[in-house]
Amino acid sequence: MIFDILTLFPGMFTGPLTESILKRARQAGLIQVRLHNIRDWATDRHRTTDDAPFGGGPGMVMKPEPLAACIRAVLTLPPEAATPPPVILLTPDGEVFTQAIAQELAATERLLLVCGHYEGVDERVREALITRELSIGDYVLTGGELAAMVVVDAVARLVPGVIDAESVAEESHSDGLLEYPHYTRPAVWEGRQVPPVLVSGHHGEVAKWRRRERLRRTLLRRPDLLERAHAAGRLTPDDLAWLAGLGWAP
Ligand code: 6GU
Repeated sequence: MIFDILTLFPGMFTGPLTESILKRARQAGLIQVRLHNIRDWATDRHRTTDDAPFGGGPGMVMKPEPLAACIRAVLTLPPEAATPPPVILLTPDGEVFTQAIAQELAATERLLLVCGHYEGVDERVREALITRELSIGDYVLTGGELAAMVVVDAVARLVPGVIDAESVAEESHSDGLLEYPHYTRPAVWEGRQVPPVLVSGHHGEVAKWRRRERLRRTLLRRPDLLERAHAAGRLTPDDLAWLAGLGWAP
């Protein structure tokens, strides 16, 4: 899978791409990340990429010409595909990025990620060239770079081979519930015991305990996710009986 990242600050990506799982995925050729400096497409002497907003007001706006030229140039890069890749703008007023969107994006061959900056991007570029807009949550960042890294990370780990398939299947959010608590050795740490069922060797009992702990945790921390799981028919009669015992009624 290819990620084309369009940014004014390509240096911001060095750390995340050169450590840990993303580093290994790139070395293995499972993902390719290509950084494109929007400033390289500015044509004036000062290579200007921003300007004051029409109508006045604070802050600066990303100029349309360099950004559009950069997007168009990147769209012409190989590999050629039957359908053009999504052109995604990272912006605080976008659709909130979720695991479901990560899964959707992981099914594409190639993504363009456009990092917004200053007060925003000239609206006409959005209309003309952007196909989707994503935000990573309800708070404001200094630019789209960290958000683009979040998207690359969440999508890359869903690319087959990047991480263990079992981990992807089991993790929080993939089926709409939070994860069960995890423990490793020692069995007693600072007087705290590991739940005995986990060292019992009864695989069926372990699975049942983990399911119940996922439900308990989701109820306590994210009741909104529990409502959604129920509406989607992902809760079994056993689940509902256990939740009823915890005081939850759909
Ligand atoms: Cl995508 N960009 C910025 N600047 N702030 C954000 C964001 C994106 N997502 C959440 N906050």
